Amino acid sequence: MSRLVVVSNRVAPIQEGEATAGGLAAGVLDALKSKGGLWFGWSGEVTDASVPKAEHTVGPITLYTINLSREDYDQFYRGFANGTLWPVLHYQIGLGHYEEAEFRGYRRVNDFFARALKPLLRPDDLIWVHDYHLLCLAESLRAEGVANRIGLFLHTPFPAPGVFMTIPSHAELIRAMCAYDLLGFQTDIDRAAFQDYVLRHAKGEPADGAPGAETMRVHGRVVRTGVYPIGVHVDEVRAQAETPVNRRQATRLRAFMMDRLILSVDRLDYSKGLRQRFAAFERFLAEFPAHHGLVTFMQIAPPSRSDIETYQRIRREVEGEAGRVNGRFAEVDWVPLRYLNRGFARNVLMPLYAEAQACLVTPLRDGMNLVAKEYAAAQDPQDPGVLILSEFAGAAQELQSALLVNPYDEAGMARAMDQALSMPVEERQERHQEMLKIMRTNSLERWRDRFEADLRAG
Ligand code: ADQ
Repeated sequence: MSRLVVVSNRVAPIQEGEATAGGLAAGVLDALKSKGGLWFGWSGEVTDASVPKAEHTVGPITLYTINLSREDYDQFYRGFANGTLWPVLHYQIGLGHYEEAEFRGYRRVNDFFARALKPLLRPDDLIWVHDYHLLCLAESLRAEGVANRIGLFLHTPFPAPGVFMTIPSHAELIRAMCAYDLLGFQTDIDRAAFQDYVLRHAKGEPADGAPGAETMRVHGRVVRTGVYPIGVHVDEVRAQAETPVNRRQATRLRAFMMDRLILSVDRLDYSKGLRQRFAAFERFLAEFPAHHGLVTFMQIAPPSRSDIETYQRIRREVEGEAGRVNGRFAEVDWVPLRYLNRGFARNVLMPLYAEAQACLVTPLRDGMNLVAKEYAAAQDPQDPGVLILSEFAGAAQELQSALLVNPYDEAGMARAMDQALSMPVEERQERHQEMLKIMRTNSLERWRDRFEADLRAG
C-alpha cells in the first residue's frame, strides 16, 4: 500500500507518541500512528533564513520540518494566513486586512514547502495536506512536476462565496485549490459554499466521478469534494475523564468551587465568541437570580497567536468583561466567573469536563469544535451534563440533541443556561445517548479512513 505523507503548517512536537493538544495534531497523529508515514511542516522556529531541518523518526513516523525566516513568518503566518484568511473563513470580514505583499509571501512559503517536500516523495505516495495555511500547496507541487494524488482537508469553515470574495485574490486562491484531487470539508454547508463558488464564479461544471465524493470539472482539471466531520476517540476520552488519579486532581480543583459548574474551554480567539458568552452569562445572572451563590462559570482560555493585534484586543476585552461581571455580582463568599488564561493537560481537562453540569460552546463560527465532542464523550451516561452548543459550530450539524443556541442572542443563551441547570436526568440521558451514538459512528478513525479511501479512489 502507498505511503501516507501528511503536510500541515505545524508539525507538533511528539513526546512518547502523543502530540500536544489541538484537534489537528491529534487527528494527524492518529492517522500516522496506525500505518506510519511522513509528517512534513514548519518546526515552529523563526530563523535568519527559511531552511529545511534534519529529519527524525518517532516510532513509525518520520518527521521532517523546516524553519521560517522572519519575513516569511510575518507575511505568510501572521499576515495572510491569520490576518486575512482566518477571519474571512470565520465570516469575520471586519477583522481581516489584506496586503498584496502578504499574499505573495503566502504563495512564496507554499512554493518553499513544495520544493523542500519534492525530494522526499516517492511516486506512489498519498499526500494529505491540512488546513488554510496551504491552500496553494498542490498548485506549487504540480509546478514542481509532482503527479501524486494530493488531498486537502480544511479544518475551518468555508464561507459563502460573497464572503470569500472579499479577499481580493479570491480567484487565484480558488484556482490553486482546484489543483488538489480531493477537497475535504467538515460539513455539507462548507462543501456546498465551495461548490457554489466554483459553479457560479469559476465556470466549473458538475461531472461524473468515483462514488464517495462529488466531482466537478474546472480549470481543466477534475476536482472532487467530500464531507468528513472530524471526531474524537469516545472511549478514550471517557476513560481519561474517570481515571481515579485524574479525578482526584479535578476534585481538588472543584473543592474551591460552588455546587454547580458551567465550563467553557477554548483557545483565546475572536471566532470562539467569548465576549458574547460573558455578556450572556451576565444576563443569566441578572435574569435568573435563583442561581446566585450556587453556580460558577469557568472559562479556560490560553492565549493564542498573541503577536497579532486582533488577538491582543480580544484578550483585553475579555479580561475587562470578566472583571466587570464579577464586580457587579460577586459576594464575599462567591465569585461567579473564573477566567483562567492558560491551558491544561488533558488528564486535568477531561475529568473537569465530567464534573461540569453544563458546557458552553458558543463560537460565532467554527469548523467543527472538538471541545463540544470531548465534553459529550467525557460524561457519565447515568448523570450526564448538558452541552449548550452554537448552531454555527460544525459540530451542531451532528449534535442536534445538544441545546442549540445562536451565539449572537444573549437572552437565548441565558435561557439555555437556566434550562441546562434545571434539566431532569431522563432528558439529559436521552440527549447524551443520541450524541454518543452519532459520535461513535463519526469517529476519528472513520474521518481518517474515509478521507484516505476517497483520495486513493479518485
Ligand atoms: P481549534 O480552533 O484549535 O481547531 P477545537 O476543535 O476546539 O479548536 O480543538 C481544540 C483542541 O484543543 C481540543 O482537543 C481541546 O481539548 C484542546 N484545547 C482547547 N483549549 C484548551 C485548553 N485551554 N487547554 C488544553 N487543551 C485545550 C481547528 C478548527 C476547529 C476544528 C479543529 C479540528 O478551528 O473548528 O474542530 O481544528 O479539525
